[in-house]
Amino acid sequence: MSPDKVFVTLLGVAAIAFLVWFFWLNKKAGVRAAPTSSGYQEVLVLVKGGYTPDVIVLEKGKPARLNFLRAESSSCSEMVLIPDFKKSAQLPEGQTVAVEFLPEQAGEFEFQCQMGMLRGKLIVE
Ligand SMILES: [Cu+2]
Repeated sequence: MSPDKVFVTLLGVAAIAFLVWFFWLNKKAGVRAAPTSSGYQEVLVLVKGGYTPDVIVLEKGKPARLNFLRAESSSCSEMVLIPDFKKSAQLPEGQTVAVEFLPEQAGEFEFQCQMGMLRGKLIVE
C-alpha cells in the first residue's frame, strides 16, 4: 500500500472508532441535557416501560427542564417523582410535561415513578 492509502485506511478506522464511541459507549454514560435559548438545559424523556434516556447528565448551577413524554397508558408511570428536588408531576398520556428545578449540587439523584418501579438517574457535574 502507498502511504496515501495507509493514511486513508487509518482515517476510516478512526472514524468508525469515533462513531462506536459516540453512539454506544458515550450513551451508556448518560445523555447530556442541551442548553436552549430559554436559558434552561433541557432533555426530552420518553416514558414507556421505563425512562429513555434513564441517565441524564446536567450541569451544576443551571436551571434544568426535563420534558417527560408519556407514551403509554400503564398506571405505573402516571406520576414521576424527583425526591431530592422535591418535585413530582402527573404525566397524562400523550402529553409532554415539563419538570423544572435548579441542580445546585454535584452528585447523583434518582427520579422514579410513584411506586419506585421505573427508575432513572440524574448526574449533576
Ligand atoms: Cu410504577
